[in-house]
Amino acid sequence: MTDPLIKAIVDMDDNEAIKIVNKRIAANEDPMSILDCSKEALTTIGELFETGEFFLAELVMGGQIFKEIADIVSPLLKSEVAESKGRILIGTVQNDIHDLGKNIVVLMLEISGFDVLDIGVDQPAENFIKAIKEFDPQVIGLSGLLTVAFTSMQKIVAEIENAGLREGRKIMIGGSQMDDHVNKFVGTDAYGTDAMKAVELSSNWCKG
Ligand code: B12
Repeated sequence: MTDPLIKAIVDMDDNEAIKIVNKRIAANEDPMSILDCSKEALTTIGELFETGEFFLAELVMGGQIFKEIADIVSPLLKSEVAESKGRILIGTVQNDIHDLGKNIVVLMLEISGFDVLDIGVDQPAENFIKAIKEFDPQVIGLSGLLTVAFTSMQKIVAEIENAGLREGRKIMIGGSQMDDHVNKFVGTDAYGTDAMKAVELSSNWCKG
């Protein structure tokens, strides 16, 4: 763990982490690389949690430090795009409250010119369906990091289909655990494990 920012976050030293972030911004480092670095620290924290070296308190603290950093860095990524490229509905699925990654996805989609409706965390199928009826999105994004989220995603997709609302829309799932198997299990059009994939998929789907 050679990067000092990763080390500060994993050590739960938020003052040091913020100091390093501000220094890197002042030195014109790409804001996205600061976020990527902070994300790597959370991956390490997750691994330490899995092996029993860290507890829930560290997961919470790590998440809080990431949020502080994202709040500083996000405004630097904002840009003005005149015309909307399309409407994207997104939310973290039922039984899952992880939203740091989803929030980065929302930010990157907005920066890229999409209108995004973010319905938040722990969202059941009925809330997605209500939002589809009101917002009429071309793309629906389901976010989730927990294994239990896969079942929630599958249920949401099935209920969107049952409500006759799938036709003419694309559905993507995302989170660090997504792969082809999960995509198949859930019945979605594609998956992504980072925010840029969400932008790439949405751009392709909203072209015509
Ligand atoms: C921070 C954290 C928390 C925080 C979350 C704070 C918050 N507001 O989000 C808190 C403390 C609340 C938390 C709680 C729990 N957590 Co937690 N958590 C993490 C941790 C360390 C980091 C996640 C994170 O934010 N990463 C940083 C972001 C930027 O990265 P990201 O999430 O991957 O997001 C990117 C992509 O996934 C993608 N993406 C995300 N959404 C979408 C959507 C679309 C459409 C697309 C295309 C892409 C996309 O783009 C994002 C940006 O690049 C992970 C470890 C890990 N390796 O992920 C564990 C982890 C996810 N948690 C875990 C667990 C077990 C839990 C708890 C059950 C712990 C407990 N005993 O209570 C609870 C569950 C609560 C619940 N019901 O949801 C496990 C999950 C294991 C599993 N297989 O299910 C993990 C993997 C840790 C581990 N290794 O064991 N957690």
